[in-house]
Amino acid sequence: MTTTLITGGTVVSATGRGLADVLIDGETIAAVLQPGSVLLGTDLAASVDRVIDATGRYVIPGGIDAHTHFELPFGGTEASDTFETGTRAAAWGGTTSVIDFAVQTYGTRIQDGLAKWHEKASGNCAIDYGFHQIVGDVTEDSLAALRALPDEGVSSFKLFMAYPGVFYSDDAQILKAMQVSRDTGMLTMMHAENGPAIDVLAAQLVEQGKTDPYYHGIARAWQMEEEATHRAIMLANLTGAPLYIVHVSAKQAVEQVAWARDKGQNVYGETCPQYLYQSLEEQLGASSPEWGRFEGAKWVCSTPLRSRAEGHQDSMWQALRTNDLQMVSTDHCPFCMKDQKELGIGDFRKIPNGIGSIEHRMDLMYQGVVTGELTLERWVELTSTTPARMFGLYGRKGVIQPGADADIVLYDPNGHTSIGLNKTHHMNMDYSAWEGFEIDGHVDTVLSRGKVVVDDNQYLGTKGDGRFLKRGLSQYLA
Ligand code: DUC
Ligand code: ZN
Ligand code: ZN
Repeated sequence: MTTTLITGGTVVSATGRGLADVLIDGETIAAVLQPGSVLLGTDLAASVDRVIDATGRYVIPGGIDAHTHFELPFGGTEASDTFETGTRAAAWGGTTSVIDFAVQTYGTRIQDGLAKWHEKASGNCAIDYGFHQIVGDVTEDSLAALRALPDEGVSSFKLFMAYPGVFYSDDAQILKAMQVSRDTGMLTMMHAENGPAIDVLAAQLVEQGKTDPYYHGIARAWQMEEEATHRAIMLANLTGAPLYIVHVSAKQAVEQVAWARDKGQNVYGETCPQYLYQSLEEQLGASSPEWGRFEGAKWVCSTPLRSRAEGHQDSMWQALRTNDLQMVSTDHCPFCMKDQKELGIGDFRKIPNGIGSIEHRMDLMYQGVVTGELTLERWVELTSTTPARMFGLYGRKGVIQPGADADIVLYDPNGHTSIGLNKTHHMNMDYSAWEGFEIDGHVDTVLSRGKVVVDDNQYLGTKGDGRFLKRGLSQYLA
């Protein structure tokens, strides 16, 4: 087995930072040592197979993106990243584990949905991967199937209060699924938007001729997110289910999560880079000769971008600092403009919802360190350590300590990353929602279970190296 010493870098954890060397034996971390350690009278650097010089760089646990949708069937098409292209792009950006959503659609069985996701992923991933389960049809059969999932390493499931006729669950169905969550300890993940009311508003806008992408955000008003978040919290309170709100974008929804947490309820939430950096106003302004007023389709996602004038973005950054929100995931759900987003020309309701960001999450959140929104430690906590704890991977992932998988990123604070320029990203998309973003840092080297998969702007990974992660129950619950 190859032994590796990462030497001279500043190891950053969720709780501190310091100069240290990291010894890797094969796929796992063997020791975290004082710099220049001597072992049995021998200079350690001279006795290992490989030395990686990390001088001047941060040595952090690999990123964990706990919310991705590779190959998701949606809006009459399919998310454009496969497990192969999506995990490769993740590695490029310093993410070494993903948790994707296996899908049960209406009228199908959970077991079949999960088996299909194993088939899609197996042998195709560059980095390790796990699954949550989308429950798109809450029936007695699917509830029974849900109870068996923790034994298969799937310890969380997602329900939708949005998308009537597609993934939507009504309150009775949510209540029943939450009872399973309470009984098994599985985490209920909630897409909290009032779908039936949104659909009425959207239809009224289209009838008035308001069909541009911008109106997607008008139809999906913040009141619909606040209301659904509150309803989910109360149903969780009633049943005793642990609850995790996905893709929080409205400041009023954050207030709901904070309110529940202050009362001691097991309620958590994530936001995504698009809700920190992008806004409804910018979506309105988006236009180009090439796409005309349809340019804004690039940023059609749900929950939607929110108004900067209303202060939602500032509120998200603050919530990340105060731990009112615990994590940043991407909700990576990419669609190309050509033949995909274009389906919604003339009717924003037909634009497939989603933004691709998996490659940029670590960089975009690091920029929050540069601008003073976050500390270095909080950056690591939000992007790696808490995702590991929240979703039952901690110890193995999310931390640099003996026994953990050697998923490690060397991040250069003196480097620079220009995002999306000339379509240089590795996601399978014909545009970037992040074009023009400049990052004062750079992902230099990425190790996935001890193997260098990215180094010096070169990809060295292999499809099929990623293994399925059997997850335990959440390690974050109060
Ligand atoms: N939101 C998106 O933007 N895309 C897919 C599903 C979702 O909830
Ligand atoms: Zn969602
Ligand atoms: Zn999602």
